[in-house]
Amino acid sequence: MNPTATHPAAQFDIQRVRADFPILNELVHGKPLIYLDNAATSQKPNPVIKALDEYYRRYNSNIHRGVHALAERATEAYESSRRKIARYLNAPNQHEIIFTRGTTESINLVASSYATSVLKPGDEVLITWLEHHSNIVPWQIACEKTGAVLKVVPINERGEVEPDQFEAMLSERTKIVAFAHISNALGTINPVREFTEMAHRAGAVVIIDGAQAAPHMRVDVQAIGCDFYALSGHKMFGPTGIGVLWGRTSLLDKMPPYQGGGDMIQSVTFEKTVYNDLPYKFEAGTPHIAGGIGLGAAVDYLDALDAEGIMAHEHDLTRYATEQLSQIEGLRLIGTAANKVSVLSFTLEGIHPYDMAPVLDHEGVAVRTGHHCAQPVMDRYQIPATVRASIAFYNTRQDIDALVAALAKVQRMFSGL
Ligand code: 7TS
Repeated sequence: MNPTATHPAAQFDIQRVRADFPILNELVHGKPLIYLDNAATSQKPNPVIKALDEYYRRYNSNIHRGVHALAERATEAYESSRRKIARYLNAPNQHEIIFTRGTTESINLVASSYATSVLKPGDEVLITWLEHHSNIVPWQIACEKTGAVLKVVPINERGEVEPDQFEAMLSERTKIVAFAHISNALGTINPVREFTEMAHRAGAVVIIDGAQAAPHMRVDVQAIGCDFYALSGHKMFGPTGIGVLWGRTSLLDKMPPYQGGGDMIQSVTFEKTVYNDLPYKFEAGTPHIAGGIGLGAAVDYLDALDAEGIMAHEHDLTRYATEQLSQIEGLRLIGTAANKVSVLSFTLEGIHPYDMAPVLDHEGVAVRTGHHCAQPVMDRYQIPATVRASIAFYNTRQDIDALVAALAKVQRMFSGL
């Protein structure tokens, strides 16, 4: 995707896209909603809402078991979502798409099943300083259980993981390398292909936390070359409570189950249980059927959009927002990587982020305030929290202007004017 092509942003029909998202017409405290909290969760377009509604209204049924019309229809819709997602991620095989609750569960699955079965005392797991807690804590737990050691690649002042520092921390002791495709707190895009190649040269297995990438770009797991890729449906315009773990068949086949229960077995006796084939071996219990179907609808929706136009539009908004925010006196942008997406984290001199949030909310501006589940990132910059405006393709320059105006109001209030 090339954001520098000749004005593709002009071809991206923002008003038509906005019309697909009914929530964008809501009023908040009597003001139009300015939704800039997309990194936390994105809004849902009509086709996703319709898919959920239709499932519950017309064919709600459990899957993979009932031999009746509704069960067959639900099973087919759920499995067709799996096929769509496999195609969307360019996964070699649809049985490599494991439905989970989201990125957090996907990473926990790998940390619990894969990591604890391969790690030995003295082995190393390598992560980076910009990870979300979901890509830190599961590895700490796995290391505690196995005696392996967690290593962390630092970030520079701009919030980038430098490739030579990354490579320098790899060794024959490194067995697993886990890093974000895109940082949720800083917006930094990691060079995932390069990092994957480096990790593979050291003989490690690579898992990528793609929670923040899937909403902004087309992800091709084969082009990246990683071994596992985790994502959340709710950040890519799909429902909450559903996500994906993609993994290589050769690894998934060897991994022990993550949870035991229904659907993940072929036969059960008290003496011995035979586990089911992929992907069901990792999908114990009744899944989030509506969620899976809704995520398929989200993928269809994204597939039909002009990906180049979206990239260019978001690139334009990021540049515009960076320019506008930089002009505010006392504003410090946290995360200024050369290669970043539309996440703008910042502090305002003399005003605690938690004091800003209610004023912004009152103006209808929804942003996230806090450590963004990335406390080590906050520690790196010696700040307790930031305000984070995170942009999706349905945002506009007017949304940025509203944020800037609301921040001016914050400053006026706190300077006593
Ligand atoms: N990894 C990254 C990079 C994330 O941004 C998040 C969620 C997760 C993992 C966990 O995803 P979940 O869907 O399993 O919860 N990030 C955020 C955020 O930035 N604000 O709220 C949730």
